[in-house]
Amino acid sequence: MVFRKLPGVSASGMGLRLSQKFVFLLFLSGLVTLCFGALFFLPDSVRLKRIFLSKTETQPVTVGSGSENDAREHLKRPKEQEHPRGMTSAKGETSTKLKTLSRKPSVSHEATEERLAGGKAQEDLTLPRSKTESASQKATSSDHGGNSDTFRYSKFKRCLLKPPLGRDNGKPSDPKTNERREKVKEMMKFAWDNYKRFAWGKNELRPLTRNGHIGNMFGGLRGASIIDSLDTLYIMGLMEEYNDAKEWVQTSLDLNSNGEASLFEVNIRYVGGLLSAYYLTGEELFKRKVLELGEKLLPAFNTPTGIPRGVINLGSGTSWSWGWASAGSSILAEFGTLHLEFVHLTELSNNPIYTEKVMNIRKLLNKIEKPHGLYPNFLSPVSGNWVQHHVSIGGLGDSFYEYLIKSFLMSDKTDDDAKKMYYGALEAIEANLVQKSPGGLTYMAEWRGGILDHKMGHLACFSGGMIGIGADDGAPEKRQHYLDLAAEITHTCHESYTRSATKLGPEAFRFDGGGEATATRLSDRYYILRPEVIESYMYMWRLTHDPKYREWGWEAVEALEQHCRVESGFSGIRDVYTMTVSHDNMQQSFFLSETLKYLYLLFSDDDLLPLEDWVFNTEAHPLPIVRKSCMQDETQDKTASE
Ligand code: DMJ
Repeated sequence: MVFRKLPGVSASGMGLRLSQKFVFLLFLSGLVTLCFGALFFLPDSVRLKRIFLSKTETQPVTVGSGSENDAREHLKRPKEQEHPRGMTSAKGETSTKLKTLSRKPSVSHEATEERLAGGKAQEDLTLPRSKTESASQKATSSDHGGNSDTFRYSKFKRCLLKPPLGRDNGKPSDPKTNERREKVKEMMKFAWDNYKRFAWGKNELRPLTRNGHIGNMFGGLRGASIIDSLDTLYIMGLMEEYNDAKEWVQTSLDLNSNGEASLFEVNIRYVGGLLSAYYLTGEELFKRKVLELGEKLLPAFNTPTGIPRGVINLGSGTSWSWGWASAGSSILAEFGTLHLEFVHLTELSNNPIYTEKVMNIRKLLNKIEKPHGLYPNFLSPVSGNWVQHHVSIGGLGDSFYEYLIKSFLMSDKTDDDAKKMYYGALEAIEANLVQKSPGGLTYMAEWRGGILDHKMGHLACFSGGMIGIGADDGAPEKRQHYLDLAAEITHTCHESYTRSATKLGPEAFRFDGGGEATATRLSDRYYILRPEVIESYMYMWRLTHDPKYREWGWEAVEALEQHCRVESGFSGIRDVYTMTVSHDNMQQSFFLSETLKYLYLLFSDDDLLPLEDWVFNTEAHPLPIVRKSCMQDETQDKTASE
């Protein structure tokens, strides 16, 4: 290429005089500043803006990933929680809200379930509940998000093998166990009552400052604790509380938010919570809401590969990757934890699009080459290639594996791809990550491009339960092996609890530097009311009926009561190794949806949400097994419509 020489100015600029250079540079820098500044005035949807401004620049969003992002924010900003104005306004708002809320007649699920338990009466299950729907509710109801009329609730109920709440709501015959179950119910009521009193409609309760927390994970959606609690309240028979929660969904759950949300968090908590509430109660309200919300999530999949990005603006539909995720990548635990909910969105809407979206993710993951058969945590939604070789069964990876085996189970064991991928992944995990400590503890290390990090996160402790529920469907000769592995991992996680002063487990524990199953770093010593260890106790109890799991669960109840219960709710703690605890002032919504639900199930009979009919999503919201052949059965259809 030829450059025409301007008089006195060489193409390279080398011939400029000093003053000319200065003026030129001044002009240039002014131009750059102007262009960059203009970016801020562009709407969010303009691609150029997203390229130049990372998420953190466009809006302060909690840093985190699929499974690590849920709870750190408040730990980082202890000052904010002491804001006295926030406290007053939250209180004021609560009391007005409470006054204006008119209570609907409570419905006791005992009565309903009694009818269900008898063979015949499943048909009219929804009757007493639909009577609770007011005329105004009916008048305002509209069908968003697909042709949902085709889903027949009564037919779905007929396809279940057992009544969802068991014969006596899962009440155990042994008085001591029942007493423990009642205690857990009391904890739920206490947590709920305080949330209702001080943080109603906000996402979470700050129990020390007695106000609400909104955070920035849900894109302007509110009431995360309410949505997360619906099914727990219902199965515990806390019907007055359940009815309040339902009323709030009816009158105040506003899905027309324009905020920027974590696709993963909205999916597991809101979509999962509303789906479960619908399947358990048959209330059309929940179906309408979840289909409306489901539609808003679809634009997140508009990427070159169909792998969704982590953050979505619920109003405009624009999405982008977390600012901290390397090279604009998507997170395995986020895009790999949509399958269960999206399959049910298709079931309810009769719109295949949801299943197509998640099957596309599945296909890509199945096809792509995997280092040593392992799935790294970061993938580019543009090229469809792995971005880094960090593998973890804890944060960033965890629920992807969980959703593989649960997809298989939820498909009534017909989803063979999910099955193959799960057992393939487990084999690779066993070959590369599972370790035995000198003291004989089995643990899952993390893998960084072939180098092992001998650390296990609290989040990874869900894997005891996962390996347990998958034990039956692998190679028959491996059944016992998987049950043993599940028991060993659960034992290790229990050790991480028993080796602390408070008998609660740290966020992460290590197996190097002299210690075993203990946190060595100060920053890993916190406990934020997480459920994963208790979740594994619950599954292992159901699978083995070894009484030790109930004992371990009870130890956790006692520790929660002693160290996390405060005057106005439950709070996480900053250091599990010291008895003079410092509270983090946050009652996580997953404490209500997961920790307390798993404890309640642990002390209940197995016929409360039987595993033959239900799988729990990663936020512990029960979703029914999809029995395609039963649902399509003409005879059943005829009977149901009669
Ligand atoms: C929950 O929101 C879910 O269990 C998620 O998969 C992991 N993190 C929290 C609980 O710790």
